[in-house]
Amino acid sequence: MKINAKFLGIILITLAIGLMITGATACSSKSSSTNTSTSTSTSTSTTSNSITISLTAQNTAFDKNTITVPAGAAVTINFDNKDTGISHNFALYQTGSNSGSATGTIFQGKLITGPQTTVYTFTAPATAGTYFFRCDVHPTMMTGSFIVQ
Ligand SMILES: [Cu+2]
Repeated sequence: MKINAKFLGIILITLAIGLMITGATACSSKSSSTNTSTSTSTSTSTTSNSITISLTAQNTAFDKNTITVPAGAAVTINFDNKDTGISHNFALYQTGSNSGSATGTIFQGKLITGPQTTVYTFTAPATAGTYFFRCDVHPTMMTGSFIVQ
């Protein structure tokens, strides 16, 4: 009886210590994940410059052959495809030409079949320069200069 009581006591102490360790671990992991989400939202809110552009595709042509944006801007393109039964998109590349070549994809908007509108959002390159945009379906007919300044 005396040994059993002592043995039970050791078991209870061991359990208590085990619970404390588990509780401490749970607490510390909880607080570290809270810290992570806080720092993420702080860095996101530092984005300041943004620009909204309207771009229309009609008769297998864009209504603009030059689009100019500030470097690193949050770009919103309100895209209007007016061509019934024809798919178009807006895609941005490092370089390209109306011979059909394009390299260095920066943003590739999803295709939409007209008549339909969509909104594309992406971040403009941080480096100033002249980039290349086109419709991927019509790479020799629908192209333009995307100027970052
Ligand atoms: Cu097109």
